[in-house]
This record gives sequence, C-alpha cells and structure tokens, in this order.
Amino acid sequence: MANEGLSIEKRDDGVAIVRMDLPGEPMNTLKADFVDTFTSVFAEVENDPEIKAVVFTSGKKDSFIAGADIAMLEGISSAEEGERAAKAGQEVMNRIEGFSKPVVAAIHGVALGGGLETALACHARVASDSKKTKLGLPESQLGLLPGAGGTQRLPRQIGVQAALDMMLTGKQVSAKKALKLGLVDDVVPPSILLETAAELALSRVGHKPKSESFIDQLKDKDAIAEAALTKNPVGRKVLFDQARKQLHKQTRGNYPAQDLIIDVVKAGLEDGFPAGLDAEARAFGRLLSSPEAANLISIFFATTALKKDNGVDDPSVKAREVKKVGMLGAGLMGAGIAYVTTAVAKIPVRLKDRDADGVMAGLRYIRGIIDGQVKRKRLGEQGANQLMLQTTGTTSYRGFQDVDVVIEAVFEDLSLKEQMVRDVEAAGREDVIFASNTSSLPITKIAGASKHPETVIGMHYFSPVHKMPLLEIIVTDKTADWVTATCVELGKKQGKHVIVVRDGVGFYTSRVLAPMMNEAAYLVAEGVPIEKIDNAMLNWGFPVGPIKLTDEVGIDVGAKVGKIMLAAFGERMAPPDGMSKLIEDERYGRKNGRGFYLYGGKKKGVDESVYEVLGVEPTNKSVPDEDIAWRCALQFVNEACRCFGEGILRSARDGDIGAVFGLGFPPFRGGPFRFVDQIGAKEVLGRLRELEKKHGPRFSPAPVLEEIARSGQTFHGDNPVQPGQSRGSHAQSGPQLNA
Ligand code: 3H9
Repeated sequence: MANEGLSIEKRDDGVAIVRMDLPGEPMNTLKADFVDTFTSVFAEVENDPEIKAVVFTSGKKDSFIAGADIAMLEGISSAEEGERAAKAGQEVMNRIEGFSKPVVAAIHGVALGGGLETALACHARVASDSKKTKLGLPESQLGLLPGAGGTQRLPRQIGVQAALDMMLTGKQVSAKKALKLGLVDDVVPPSILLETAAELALSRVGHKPKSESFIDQLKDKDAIAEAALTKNPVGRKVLFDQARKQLHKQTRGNYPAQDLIIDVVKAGLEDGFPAGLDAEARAFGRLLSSPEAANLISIFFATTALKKDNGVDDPSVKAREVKKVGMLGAGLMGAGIAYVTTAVAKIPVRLKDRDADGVMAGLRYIRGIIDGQVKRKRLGEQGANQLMLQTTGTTSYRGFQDVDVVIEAVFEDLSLKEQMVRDVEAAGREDVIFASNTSSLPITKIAGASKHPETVIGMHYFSPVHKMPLLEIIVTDKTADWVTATCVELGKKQGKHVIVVRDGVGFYTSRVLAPMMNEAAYLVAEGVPIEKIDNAMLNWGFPVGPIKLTDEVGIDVGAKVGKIMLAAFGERMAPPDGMSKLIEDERYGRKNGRGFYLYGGKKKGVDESVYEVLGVEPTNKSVPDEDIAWRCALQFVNEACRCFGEGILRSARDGDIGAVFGLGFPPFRGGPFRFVDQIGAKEVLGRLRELEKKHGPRFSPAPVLEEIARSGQTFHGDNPVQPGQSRGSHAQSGPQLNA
C-alpha cells in the first residue's frame, strides 16, 4: 500500500490529523518510500475541500520521528545517489512548506534529523512539555549534515549562531529550550497537544502560509545583533570565520561534516534559499560516501546493538532486579558511582567509608554534582534534596543485609579487597554480587577470597564517572551468567555503554592504553619535545595527548600498572630507561601539581625542568608528526588486536566501543578494529614490521593481524575473524593472572 505508515483522520472542525506510524517499527524513520507516501497523502488532503487545516503528528507512543532511516542511508554507495536522496527529501519538505492549507506539527518525543526537518517545513510547531520531547539535528554525529533542508530552514527559524551551535554539535534541546530559541511556537502538556495544534492550524486558515524569514521578524536585541552580523558581508565574514576557528580548535579538521555545515549555511545566506539547498544536497552526497561517516554510523549501530546485549552468550539469561546498591569507598570513584546509581538508575545507595570524614567527603562530592544540575536548571531545589536522600552514609556494614550488588572502589590493594569480599559475605545476603572497580588487579584473584566466586565480577568505571560513558565489566571463568546480566543491566540503567570482557591483566582498556603511553615515553626519551608528541596525537584525533594523559592518570599510578603489565606480558611492555627518575623526583602528575606539565601557577605548558630530571635534551624536532602518531596509535591498535586474539574481547564491536567511549580513540576512525579494516590488515602489518625492525620487539605484530593479512578476513563485515582464536605461540603474549 502506497500510504503505509501515514493515515488521515478527518475531524468535524475541518482539521485533518495526518499521523505517521510505521507498522512493526519501534520508531518512525524516513525510509526510501517516504517521498511517495508523503506526496500521495498530502495530495489527498489538498484535494479534499472539507479539510481546511492539517496537524502532522506521530502515532508512536513516545516519539515523533527519529530522522532518516540510517540503515537506508548506509546502503547508499555513491555521492551521486546520496545527493539524489537529499534532493528527493528536500522536495517533500518544499511541498509541505508550500502547502496551500496551514500545516502544524504536533511533537511529542524525539524529533531528530529528518524528523525535525519535517517539523521545520510545517508552518508552525507545538511541542509537548514531556521530558521525552527532544529536538535536534544530530546528523554531524553521524558524519553527515542535515540533507532535507535543515541547514537552510533552521538558521532562518532561530538565527545563524544558534543554528550553527545546534548543527555543529548535534545537541538535542528540550521543548522549553526550543520555545526560547523560537524553534517551536508553543509548549503544552501531552494531553492537550493535538487540540492546541489543531486550534493553531485553524487560526492560520487564510493567512500567508509562512513568514519570509527569521531576520524579517526580528524583535529583540539579540536578534538585531544577529541581523547586523548576518545581513552585511563584513559581519557575516566575522561570524563564519569565528565559527570555523572555534570548530577547528576542537576538530583539527578531522570532521568534514562540520566544515561543510558552515559552508552550506553560508552559501544559503549569501546566494539564497534554492542555492543553499543545492549546496546542501551536494555536500550530503559527498559526506555520505566518506569514510568518516561510515565509521561514525558504525558506532551508532554498535551502541544500538549493545543496548540489547545482556553480556553473555545465551540471550535468554535474565538480569535480576537490583533494588539497592552498596558502595565501598567514598572517594571520587565511589561517590561518582553512587551518583549515577541514584540520579540516573534511580536505585538507592548505601555508601560506606572507613571514617565519618571519608563519608562526608563523598556526600559533598555528590552534592556538588547535584548542585551543578540545579544551576543548569536540570533539577529543582526540592528534587535535588530528594535525590541527596537516596544516598545514605555509614562507616560500618549496617544496612548491607539487603543490598543486591556491592561495588567496591577502594585503594588498589589486593588484601584489602579480599577482606572486603569476606566482610560483605558475612554482612550480606547469600547471593549478593560483589563487584570490584579495580583498574588493574585480576578479578580471579579477588574472587579467590569468596565463598561463592560465581558472584564476583569487575565493574570498571572511568573518571569522572558522571561524565564518562563507558563501563567495562570483567568476568572470570566462574562468574555466573545471571551475575553478568544483572551488572550489565545495572550499568545500562546508570546510562553507560557496557562492554563485557574476560579477566586478564589490565583487562582491555588499561591494557591497550599502557603501550601507547609507553611509546610516548620512548619518544620523550629520544628527545622529542613533549608538546610535539601530544600535539601529533591531538591532530590524529585523540582528545588528550598521551603525555598529558599520563599526568592526569598519575605518573605513579602509571608506573605501578606498568610494572604489573611488564610482569605479565614481558619486555614489550618495558618502559624506557629513566622514567623511574620521575617518581624519585616526586612527580606524580596533576594530583600533586608536579608532572610533565605545569600546574597551579600563571605559566602554562610543559614543565621544562622535567627534561633535566630525565636527562634528555628536547632537541629532536625533526621527527614528522605522522611518524609520532603512527608509533603511538599502532601500539594501541596492536595491543587491541592481541586482546581480540586471546579472547579478552567478545567481539570487535566491543573493542571499538571500549576504545572510543572509554579511551577517546578518534570516533571518526571508528575504533581500532574499524581502523584496521579500513586501511587493511596488510598495511598495518607492514608498518608494524618496519617499526619492529627499527625499534625492536615491542612492535611485533599481534598474531591475529598476521592471520587476517594472510586469509583476507576482516574484523567486521561478511567474513569476520572470530575472537579468541589467535593466541600466538609466544608464552608471554597471553595474560598471566598469577603475575
Ligand atoms: C538524517 O535524518 C538525515 C536527513 O537529514 C537527511 C535525509 C535526506 N534510523 O537507540 P534505540 C532504531 S540522519 C534507523 O535503542 P533509544 C534503532 O536502531 C538521522 N533506525 O532507542 C533501534 O532499532 P532496533 C538522524 C533508527 O530510546 C530502535 O530505533 N537521526 C533510527 O535509546 C530504538 O532505538 C539520528 O541520528 C534511525 N534514524 O534512543 C537519531 N533511530 O530496536 C538516531 C532509531 O530494531 N537515533 N532507530 O535495534 C538515536 O539517536 C536514538 O535511537 C534515539 C532513541 C535517541 C532516537
């Protein structure tokens, strides 16, 4: 049926409710046939003399339209085809905009991408005040730009600066914010959404369908300032130059979509709406066939798939309900975990620390995050106080008798953690789950202290917990499937992307980070200036350079973990000579204000005295940035491949997500496994061999890379290599839990 998914309900007052409800789909998306469907339904409405006005809405319970169907977009292979798809979408939007009867969008739930573009083409918009209502053009997060007129209509609707901000970041705004921006005309409770939209539509019967432009209806000071900037060529140049400069500070030119958004908005402003649409369609086609978009789209599908993964091979295993969480250790990690448990997962927490001061510090930290929410108006004063009551403090195990999961986040001291396992088992229920937030100690060892090791697991959070999106869950050979599924579910409720990995020294994330940071230390030891190394990695796409990161993590922590890695994996994890001198000089990094960089004072940048401590001259400036980036990045990628081959990872998907969301691996490269697939295992292998010749066995390639370079397989795609089948013959390549 041509009109499948779009129905017309005629009301007595002359309003037609056009409802979109794609059968069998969780959300409405714009699929290939939407052009025909929309054209035919709108023709029917136009030709019906009884219909005076239209309300366009969704039949889905809690969403409007989530944009174009990303799977359909992924199937488009050429720039020309992409351009044609955009043009077809634009034509439908132009048809709605030029419709002879008023069309008002009634929005409840997400209106994203092509969904918001549809609403923008309508003559007015009413949104529900529900928390679920979110409006945005997130295409840039997929490496794309809005291709159905959004780059032209949004600036005309809310002004260039606000529109650029929304499109360049892909951020979603609430209905209230949308009203403030002028993106919607009214915000009402969901119960009266349709009625309000219908009234608005009827009130517009006989009026000119759409005002000419945003700039022509300027009222307030901000808008006049905006006009001054956008209407004259000099102002325009300032505005766009500034936007581009700011953008490049963040993207370093690695995200072509953002650059093209600026170009296309500018084109529309200077050469008019139709020229802007042409530029938009061309840019959409170009981006759709880019490797950056392919990688960013793969991340969208990977995160969507993870939401449905229970973390074990048997999909029928169910998570048990978690009604209360016990937290051991009220430091930054412990308090951060308590915050996401109460505020995001809505589960109460019992927070224990050694003494009252420790508990108070943890509670103050939580209050600090909550106050930040109040300041940003995400939470009212009353809500904040109620939320605070969800975490209760204790210095004993009182109140632990009915907790379902205990998460420990105390010092990295095995005997302390073992003692806690025993204490929790004495105080708690028989089936209480004990989760350790350790970043380096083997979970198998911690589980050794348990009477029922099947309930012991690792939950490795990243700092700061309320901001970092990844949770790495670590299972041992004994961890029960229901325990894994329960912790995965808890992590999802806390708002995290959750990957499950097998136990092994450094698990996945700490293990792949270590050799990259080590390689940066080798470069320092070779006399390459510190800023040059960090800058090369920022240009490659990491958000923080590896030397700066060493300061952030703590040089002492790095040294401690480094020793564990060295014992487990052998020489390839050995640090360069001289690094221990930093510890002797009491340089622990940012936390004590002494590291590779300067802290506290007015002067910023590298602490030049660090070279003297290390006994190196930073004169080796001729190493090309590209060489620095390849050396550091390949250490990361190669170690990730070893983790895959040894079965630490369950899939390449998890390895990519863990790297991107936990360690800042450049999203536009898709993660280490997408990266290898994209440039080819042969190429990666060749480069590793070259580096091995030059720098020694720390660059010896992971066995799985040799295998797939031979077999022609890939990590993703139609003929993927399986994890856990390429351990290699080197005794020291595998994790040794007794280290
Ligand atoms: C675009 O619009 C281009 C246009 O400018 C130009 C056109 C010419 N496509 O995430 P969830 C599916 S680009 C396909 O678990 P949540 C999703 O795969 C697009 N599928 O729910 C999953 O399917 P399944 C711009 C989509 O509540 C199901 O819906 N739009 C799409 O956690 C539930 O999703 C975006 O970038 C889609 N567009 O999150 C928005 N959207 O159950 C992308 C959803 O079969 N979407 N699905 O596995 C999202 O960000 C989140 O899905 C959303 C809901 C926030 C909407």
